Amino acid sequence: MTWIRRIGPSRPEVEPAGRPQARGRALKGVLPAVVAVALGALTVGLAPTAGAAPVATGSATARTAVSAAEASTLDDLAQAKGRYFGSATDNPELSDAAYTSILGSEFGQITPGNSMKWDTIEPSQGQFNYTKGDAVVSFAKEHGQAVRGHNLVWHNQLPSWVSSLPSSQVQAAMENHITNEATHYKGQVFAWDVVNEPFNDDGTYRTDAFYNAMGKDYIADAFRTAHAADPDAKLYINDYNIEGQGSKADAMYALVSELVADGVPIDGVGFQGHLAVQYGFPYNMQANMQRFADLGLDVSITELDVRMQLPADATKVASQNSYYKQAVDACLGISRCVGITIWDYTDKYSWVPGTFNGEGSACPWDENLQTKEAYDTLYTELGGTTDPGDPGDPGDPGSGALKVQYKNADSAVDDSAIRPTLQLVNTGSSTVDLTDVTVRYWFTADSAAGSFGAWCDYAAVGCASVKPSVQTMAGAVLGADHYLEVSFSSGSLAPGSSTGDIQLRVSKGDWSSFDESDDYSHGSNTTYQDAPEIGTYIGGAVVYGTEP
Ligand code: G2I
Repeated sequence: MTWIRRIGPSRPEVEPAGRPQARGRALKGVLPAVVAVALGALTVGLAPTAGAAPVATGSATARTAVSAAEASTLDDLAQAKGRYFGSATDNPELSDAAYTSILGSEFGQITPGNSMKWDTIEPSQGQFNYTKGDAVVSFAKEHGQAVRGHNLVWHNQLPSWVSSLPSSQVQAAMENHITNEATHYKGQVFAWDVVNEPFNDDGTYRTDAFYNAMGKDYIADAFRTAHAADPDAKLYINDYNIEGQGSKADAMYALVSELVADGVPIDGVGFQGHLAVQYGFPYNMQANMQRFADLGLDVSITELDVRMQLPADATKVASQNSYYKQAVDACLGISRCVGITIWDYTDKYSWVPGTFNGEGSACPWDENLQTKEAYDTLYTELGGTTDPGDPGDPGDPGSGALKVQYKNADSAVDDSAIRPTLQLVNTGSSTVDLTDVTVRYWFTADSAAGSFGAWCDYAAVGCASVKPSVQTMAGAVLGADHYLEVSFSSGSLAPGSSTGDIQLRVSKGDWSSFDESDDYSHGSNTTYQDAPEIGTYIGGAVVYGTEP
């Protein structure tokens, strides 16, 4: 078991006044799970990992495990699964009271977005200024949060004096910077991004001042120097575009394997996770992260956000939800994944619009600090349950851009075919691309069938574009062990319009009978009714209906 230090007291016992309620649990009135914590240093049990176990000194108290049922914040939910959930923040934002009330209560970990970088800490050689970094640490202390130190060595936000040094002086300057900063924050940050973004996108090394002076050995030297200054801190290498398998991830894997083999004191790999809906979700993210964990290292998602080209529409939002969901799933699927940090929680302070022209809406909270669907997705995916009937919840009838209506064209509930007739209705204000849509009709197979057939018998949009198939559920639940899944190979649905009838049929390979009467999605109505027992998804995220 590895421990990270959470500094200072726990989060406040009551929600700060005026805090915008997170959608999806506004009606619950559940306060954050309160943990009795002594003032001062605190240890927090996190993901089961091997390796060094830095334990805070002083009146250290282990944080009581929070169950998902008690949980009311993203961090509570993550803690119930042995992880933390954090956010980046920055000094100018700390004077925004509405912002800090959420920052201080929803997250168990914070990362300074800028204030521990070289240009802030050592703008002139030998002149160290910790004021801004200290302000973030003191916010964390007040709110019982752990701090990821970001970062010690990076080609960017590097003052020009470093790049202007003669090569022969760069190593000493780097070691001096690391030693000073890691010593200053010893005991106050649980982890350091020691080296940030060492690679170009093609997997070659960035030729920055450090590489030019020392070759790639600067990396091992930086880790050894940081470890000497703060032996208890978890030392990470951190980069973007290494989330999925590819040449840059392979380059990182080769480097990290070598560092481990050489006994360099590296504890973890940070996958930044700056995703964009227009570029697709990283390929095999979980498997890719797992191979780093298999080297005996911690892994974490350190800077997650999911941007899109503006304006947002239902399809992009559905993709964004799906990406947040998949990123959480990737981390939860890896025992050595210790936590997830989003790169600020609100669009109000996101770095995206300032960097990518015309892009934005990347965060789970909007510019007005109201939660978005992405928040609901994170909340649900971390194991939280939402209130039925609370508008905006995933699975809440009518909350999405689409709904499905159902009628039963099959009076026999005990013959060899299930014959649902469906239509999709666009209830939103933007056109939905049907190729992003899937529909699930859940049923029980009732006897071992081996195989199934699924057919489109008629569709107003043409059966040529309707693709039915039968899928087996990973585990049987009440009323369902299989589902008929319908996807579309073409077509779109304008706001307010409907697909019209889609007549479907399922049979077993052995043509044995079903008993449909107990099937989760079955209904007896012969005219169309809204069907929340049938799931509708855009980009893999639920937009309508409740899964069994
Ligand atoms: O670029 C997103 C992140 C990629 N990974 C490393 C992170 O450290 C990086 O964070 C961002 C900050 O969120 C931005 O806030 O790093 C940027 C610089 O590369 C930061 O932007 C800079 C602006 O470019 C400056 O003009 C500004 O003075 O923030 C500075 C402080 O507000």
